[in-house]
Amino acid sequence: MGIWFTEKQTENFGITMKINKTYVSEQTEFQKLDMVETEEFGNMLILDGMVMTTQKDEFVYHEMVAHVPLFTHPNPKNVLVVGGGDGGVIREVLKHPSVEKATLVEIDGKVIEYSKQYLPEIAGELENERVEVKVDDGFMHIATSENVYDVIMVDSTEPVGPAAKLFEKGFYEGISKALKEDGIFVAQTDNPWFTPELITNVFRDVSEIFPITRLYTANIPTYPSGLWTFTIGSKKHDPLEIPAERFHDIETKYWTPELHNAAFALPKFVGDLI
Ligand code: AG3
Repeated sequence: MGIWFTEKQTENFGITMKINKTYVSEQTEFQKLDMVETEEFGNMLILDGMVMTTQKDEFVYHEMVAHVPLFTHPNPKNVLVVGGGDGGVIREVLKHPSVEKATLVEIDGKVIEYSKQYLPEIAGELENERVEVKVDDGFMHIATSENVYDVIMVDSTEPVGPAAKLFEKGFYEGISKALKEDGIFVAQTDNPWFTPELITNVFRDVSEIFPITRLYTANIPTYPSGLWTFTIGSKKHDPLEIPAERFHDIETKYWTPELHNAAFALPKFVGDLI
């Protein structure tokens, strides 16, 4: 008994969690936002009915979005996070001492506000002096930036609602322009069980723009199918050819130098998508 939340991940399949408390349930300017306490995964942010992050498993996604491209670049100084208003990617970015400035462009200020309140260990570093937070449209920010960033991370929601245009080829062209000549970007690209075409399409679009395109995975239990993918587009540096000495010590719970390389070893049916 009690209250249970279900994300219907497809028409016929979902994930269900017991909810102890609902802190917030409101329609923002952009989306439906729920912040709840779950019994199994701690506090959880839900946008438009989809699980975005939980206190228990957030580290996997945030570490893998941040550290893979940041270690691939020899000297990342200026970093942009598109979306990611919960602050988890920013927290990981700041673990790299070479990063002088990290800009977060999140379209929905409410995500930032409630994350600070209910997910403090995820959002806490948004106050860091190396971070600039802009409540703005990431698509427009990219369209108006040229040759400025070393690394760009796209921490979006799913390709429905406000994030739909963040999965289009024109957006990746903009990213390429916004990056410096040896820049790298990464985007979360959903899962191979329920959205295989998305992985195929994004990989094709990115590889038409970037000379080096790679797909890697991580295990995230609260996301659809648990097997999550990330697509990297890079102008010069290959994430599979990192000199061992580039991996400096950082505190992590998922990422390791060995896992960095292993994450690119794809199950056959996933590799067949690209
Ligand atoms: N952004 C990607 C979440 C996608 C989850 N999809 C779903 N539940 N259907 C996560 C934001 C974390 N900073």
